[in-house]
Amino acid sequence: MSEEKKVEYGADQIQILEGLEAVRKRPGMYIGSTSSRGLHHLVYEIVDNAVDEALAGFCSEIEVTINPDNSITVIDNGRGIPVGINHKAGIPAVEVVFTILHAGGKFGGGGYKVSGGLHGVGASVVNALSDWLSVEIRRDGKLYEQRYERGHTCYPLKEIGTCGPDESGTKVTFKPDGTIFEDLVYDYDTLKTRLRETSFLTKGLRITLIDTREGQEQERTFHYEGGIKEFVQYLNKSKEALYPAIMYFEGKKNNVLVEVSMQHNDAYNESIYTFVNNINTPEGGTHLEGFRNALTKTFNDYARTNKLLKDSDPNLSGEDIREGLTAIVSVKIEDPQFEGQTKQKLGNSEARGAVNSVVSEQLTYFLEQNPDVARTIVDKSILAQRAREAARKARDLTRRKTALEGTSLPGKLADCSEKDPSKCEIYIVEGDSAGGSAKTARSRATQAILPLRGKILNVEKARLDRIYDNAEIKAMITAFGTGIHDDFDITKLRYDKIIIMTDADVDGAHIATLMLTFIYRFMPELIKQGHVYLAKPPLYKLEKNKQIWYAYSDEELDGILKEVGRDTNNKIQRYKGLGEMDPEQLWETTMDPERRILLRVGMNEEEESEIDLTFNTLMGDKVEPRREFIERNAKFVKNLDI
Ligand code: 28G
Repeated sequence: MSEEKKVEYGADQIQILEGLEAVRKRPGMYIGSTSSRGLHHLVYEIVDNAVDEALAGFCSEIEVTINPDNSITVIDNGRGIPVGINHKAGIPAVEVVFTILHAGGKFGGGGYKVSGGLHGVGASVVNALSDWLSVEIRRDGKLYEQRYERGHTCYPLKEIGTCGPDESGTKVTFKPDGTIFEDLVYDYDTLKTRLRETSFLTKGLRITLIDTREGQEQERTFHYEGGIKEFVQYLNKSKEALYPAIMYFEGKKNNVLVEVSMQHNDAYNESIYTFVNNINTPEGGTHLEGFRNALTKTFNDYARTNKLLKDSDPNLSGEDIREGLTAIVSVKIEDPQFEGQTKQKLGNSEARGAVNSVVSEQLTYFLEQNPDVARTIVDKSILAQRAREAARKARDLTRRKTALEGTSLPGKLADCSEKDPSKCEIYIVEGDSAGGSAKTARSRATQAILPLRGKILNVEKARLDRIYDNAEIKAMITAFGTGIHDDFDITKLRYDKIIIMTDADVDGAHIATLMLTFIYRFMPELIKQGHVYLAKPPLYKLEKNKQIWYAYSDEELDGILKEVGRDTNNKIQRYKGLGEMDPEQLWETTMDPERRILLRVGMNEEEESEIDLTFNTLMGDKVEPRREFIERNAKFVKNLDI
């Protein structure tokens, strides 16, 4: 921008520009990070503004387009951002929205400010972090346009044409700044997942995502008239529901808008997702507390009134009632307060009471109207209560046993001789025969081998008492040394690396996933702290003139063949399983720390709830989603070493 124009805009504008410079200096403070996550965050910020317009009741459609140059266009059919001069700033309202930090937050007229989250700071931040941004507004029969570069206004708002008398809306196109972001390529699936969620949370809103990049043209529209009720249906789609009804409760109390949807499935874990102003709150907070309290009290009251619990029976615990529950709790609130270390926990106390009272009232009514459903849930809760009691006894028993006998390691474990855990690793090996080869091949000092027989128990589908009784699982627990759940103690970990070694095929991937599921559910710290790895056995062996190469992927084999020449002297072996390798080959390719490939299983706190969804999808009953996952399971496995 030229000096001349700056003067034209006056002193206010200079201050404004300083404001956005702050964003460019410390982008992380405003959008969390400048990684791919931050890049995608820019889209959510702009879309959230359009969603606000939908929540205010004026917008029914949003279209998001990934352009060939990885710029993004968002279009809504709302009222169009106002173009009149804002008297305080002396510039059009739209220019205020895009050039003043924190502007455009709470809309007048009782709308909800969606951007209440950690980084919900809006359009001006996106503008500041974009190479360029242009906005088009259709309003009052006219078409307006303005452009900015790195947050600086290029020219005053222009009237560039007309539009239909009933036409209105906003169109924003921006190109993220390559000097700020580490990665400029948008991921269609990441945007798709988030926009699907946004659409579930705003019932009736139609959101379309379009990818126009060459060779990857695709589009998808999300539109859920049922809102979060359809969200629960979606989450339960790979499970067996316990009853057909999906409950839906809605109401407004103390200026808090409450929406809850829920249904039980025949699994044993609870999946409750909570949102405040459409923002995920993975750490819960007052809205979750209100929901849980209402659930526990209402079901106990119902069970007592209807004599499903005898006077002498103890109350059902909340955990018992929530076994197998999938639920969405969504509140909209004027001034959300976020607490906790990562500011992802709702603190407003009025939300507790509001959710409690809406759910108590409407759930009581629902149970009276649907005695079959009520009975099914109470029966399942009573079973859960008994299983929990049995599990507690079993656990007490095993605790006492180890206290008496000291820790006795599982018989099948071939332990290493080194006593310093930081130097030790344990290979969990599928099958006895591969286990045998691994025992022969290993470096005895630092590598322990635990062979497991066949498929291990799917902990997503078994009750605790059965899990504690399972031989393979007991063996892993005692070998690791840490204990589980409340007893978990990372300082007792006996190996620095826990390496899962299975065949390089779909079955092997499935078994690895079962083991990962167990570790994730029972000792998540091991994953969080990076102790869990997948071994990567080779897919091919190529022999030529007494020389041997191993290839870990089809591409690698191709590369090797290009180098050595494709001719009849090549002997190519496709490994179907670990069992086909002799101990020496197993050592060279998969166990030798100098030559092997390990994949570290990773998870960061923010991704946790997403992974939870993944595990549910994976471990549910229906086959299709599972296959899809296994093929893409690289998602939470990061390539590592060594
Ligand atoms: C397409 C991409 C993103 C938006 C609106 C509509 C209004 C608005 C947006 O107003 C500014 C500040 C206080 C009044 C509000 C239109 C009232 C009447 C709006 C969007 C103006 C915020 N008419 N649509 N902002 N207020 N869509 N889509 O950003 O004074 S932002």
